Amino acid sequence: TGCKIKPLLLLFLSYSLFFFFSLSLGWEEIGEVDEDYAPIHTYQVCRVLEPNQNNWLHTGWTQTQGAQRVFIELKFTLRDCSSLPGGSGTCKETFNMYYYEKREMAGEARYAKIDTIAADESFTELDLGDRIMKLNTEVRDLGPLTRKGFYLAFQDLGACIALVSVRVFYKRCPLLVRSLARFPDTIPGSEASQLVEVVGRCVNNSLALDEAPRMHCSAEGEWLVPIGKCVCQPGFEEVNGTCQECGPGFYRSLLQAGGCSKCPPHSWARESGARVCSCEPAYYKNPADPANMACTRPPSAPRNAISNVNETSVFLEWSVPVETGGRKDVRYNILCRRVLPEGRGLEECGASVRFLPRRVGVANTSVMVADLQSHTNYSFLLDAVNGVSLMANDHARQYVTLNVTTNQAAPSPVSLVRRGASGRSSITVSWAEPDRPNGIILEYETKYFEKEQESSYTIIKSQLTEMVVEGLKPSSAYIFQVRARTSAGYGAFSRRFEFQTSPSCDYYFCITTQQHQLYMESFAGCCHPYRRCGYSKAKQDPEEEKMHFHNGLIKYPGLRTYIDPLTYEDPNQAVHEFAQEIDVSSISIERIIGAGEFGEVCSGPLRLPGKREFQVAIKTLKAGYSEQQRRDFLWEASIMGQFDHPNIIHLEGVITKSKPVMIITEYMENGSLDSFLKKNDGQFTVIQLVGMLRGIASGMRYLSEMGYVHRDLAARNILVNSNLVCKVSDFGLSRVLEDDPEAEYTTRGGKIPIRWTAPEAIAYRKFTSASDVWSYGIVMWEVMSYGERPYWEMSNQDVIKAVDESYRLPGPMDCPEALYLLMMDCWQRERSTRPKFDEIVGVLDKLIRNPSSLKKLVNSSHRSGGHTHNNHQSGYTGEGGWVNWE
Ligand code: ACK
Repeated sequence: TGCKIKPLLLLFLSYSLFFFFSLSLGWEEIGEVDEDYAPIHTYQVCRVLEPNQNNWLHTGWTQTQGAQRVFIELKFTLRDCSSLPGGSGTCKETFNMYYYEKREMAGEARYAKIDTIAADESFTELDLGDRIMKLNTEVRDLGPLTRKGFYLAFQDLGACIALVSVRVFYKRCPLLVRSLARFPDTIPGSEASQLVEVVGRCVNNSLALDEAPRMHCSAEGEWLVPIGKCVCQPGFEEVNGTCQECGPGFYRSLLQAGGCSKCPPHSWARESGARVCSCEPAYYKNPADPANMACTRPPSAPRNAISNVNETSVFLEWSVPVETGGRKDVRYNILCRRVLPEGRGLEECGASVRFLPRRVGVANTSVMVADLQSHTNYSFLLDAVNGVSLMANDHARQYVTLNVTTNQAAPSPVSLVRRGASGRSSITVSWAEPDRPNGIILEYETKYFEKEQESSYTIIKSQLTEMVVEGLKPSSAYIFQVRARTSAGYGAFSRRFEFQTSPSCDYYFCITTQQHQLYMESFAGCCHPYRRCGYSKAKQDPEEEKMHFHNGLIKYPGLRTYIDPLTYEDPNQAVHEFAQEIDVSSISIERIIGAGEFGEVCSGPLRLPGKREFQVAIKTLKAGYSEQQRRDFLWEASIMGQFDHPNIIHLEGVITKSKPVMIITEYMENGSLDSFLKKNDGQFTVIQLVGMLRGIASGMRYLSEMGYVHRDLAARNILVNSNLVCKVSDFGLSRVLEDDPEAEYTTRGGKIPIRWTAPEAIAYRKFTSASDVWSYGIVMWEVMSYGERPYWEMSNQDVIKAVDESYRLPGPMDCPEALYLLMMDCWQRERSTRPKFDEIVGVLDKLIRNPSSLKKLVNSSHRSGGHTHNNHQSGYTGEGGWVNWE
């Protein structure tokens, strides 16, 4: 038919499989040459006119070369049956293609059919005449193939075919280098839709970035879906799919795209393959600096530094350094040092000094240094630093020094106001000295007002850091603020602290204003449940009681009254009425602090259920006591237990159910006032001393209002706590005096502390609150002379005589006149003209509020000629040295 078999074509992605036709039954092999005289073969069959054709053409064994899927491309011509002369009864226009996978041939029956092949175009006689060859190309795929090879066969059932070429091939994904990863030549899978995943290998000097690179080989021999990639190692760069070393002077630092870079300024790389460049001498790199950043230097010192002092604050300001070292992260550090006096060098400022915004790493060119000490020299070192300062030697850093002297300043605010004991009408507040007193604190001002009633407030001045605020309403909230004053003026008030007074009902009485009248009436002759029968105060002055009730009830509708333990038939009952029994396991005795009349006085912690442990004083009753001694010992507790005042020693309770019997009271760190003053001779300011006196007077006012006469008021019977708060202690009746070594038997019997006692009490045992006022005058004198013994070494008889002759103690050394006048008032012969404790508190408050009134000291003519508080020799210099009151 003139058809030619063309040489097999080799496509890029396909690999041809070679075979030979080995067997042809009914097919003819036609050998020809093409235009170029190259031999070509065609296999033809054309038995269209003969019925029952079954002509087979077999290929030889064809190796798959590992392919699981092969393609068969057929080129052939096919004669149009209808164009055949003489009819086409048996003529066919298709042929069949088969395959067989086993090596040994086993006859056509074992072949599997691939497909029936029809021609797209068939030729006719006319075409032949015109020498037109209508060549058909058909491709079929075959798979999955499981063996090493296969046979193909073509079956003709009566067509006119010329098979010009049969090309068998498979496809492969060819070796590929992509993203620096090498993917090997890969045979696709057996299924048409299958993707074969292939892991690539990074080319030399490259590394996988994140994950191993992968690609997928499709059945069509195409690489699809790339995942991951490789990058050149640091010191290498990518050139045409390979990694090449960076040349000298260049570097590449990171596992990322991009080529080698030139070393940044002030750095170099002598060798090739550099990952980093080294800094030139005196240049540095911060580890956080990017690789492409130049090497840099520490900055030079700040310029034009100036200081501006405002009281105890200093504002420091400067300009940026000339040399920032090539960096933008210049910061400033300030070193604050206090210049110690007398050339003792410098001391770093403590944590109390504040730097605004901060001390180190200041980004601005100014800083405020606050809370310095007043009137103090400081030296500030100002240092500029940047991100490479730490890498440079210390001597490369340059400082600027600023010397500054602070000014006078008011004290800083009191930071914390605490509540101490609170009663129905009083609250004790205490506070710590301001953090920065900026001088000697002259006084404190306590401002208080009832909550939400700020328009009406009260200010009390005090010298101490504790104060009892009285005259408050029960069950009411009060706001307190405290401020300190130095010679530089007042500091700011503390923030507001809210404290509450106790409810108006108490253990003894609960009477409201409406009930007042009723109470007055009932009092006249009725029994009160707690009073046993009637109001009996066997050894108290009836006048005093009256005054007390009259005044007290008018002032304090809910006033409590002292009840004489003698009104109890059983003294034990009195103790337990007024004193709480404490379990002995709650107390531990740690130290002996002194000796009392009945036994040792000890101290130790008290742990009451639900309360924080606190220190207490423990008076013990020594072993072998008589019943009378036990009663006398506990007597004091029965009295003390009735009092609740910040200036009266507070009873915690008693231990009577075990031995030794104990009385537990609050612990007073500074012990008794007389020895405390002697120990601290000349150490207190007048205001502090007046503050102590005020406390004692306030305690005595309370006792007098309760109808209690102390009889032994003296500095030795006052205790002092760590806040310098003075509290009256040592209670009892005549027994107190028995205990007092100062007490002396008078001609009328009974022991009396002559030097402290009013003449009428010495003469005819007329003990009243007015005689307590006399004693208070003596205590004032003791306090102002730092524990001097009243009347020095004079005998009691001489004292009685001198006093009787109207001579009075002279004003102590450096004693403010106003105080001496108050003492003298207390020593009025006529007891009714002596001031009441209430008035004494008022006078002292006024003096504290107006400290200038204390400036005027006692006129020297009032003072004993030879006496000073340092010189304890007798001040009794005969009449001339004494003050004659009348
Ligand atoms: O002067 P002083 O140290 O204080 O010595 C006496 C001693 O015990 C005998 O009375 C001291 N003292 C008494 N009561 C207390 C107390 N509540 N707190 C501290 N010390 C106390 C007193």
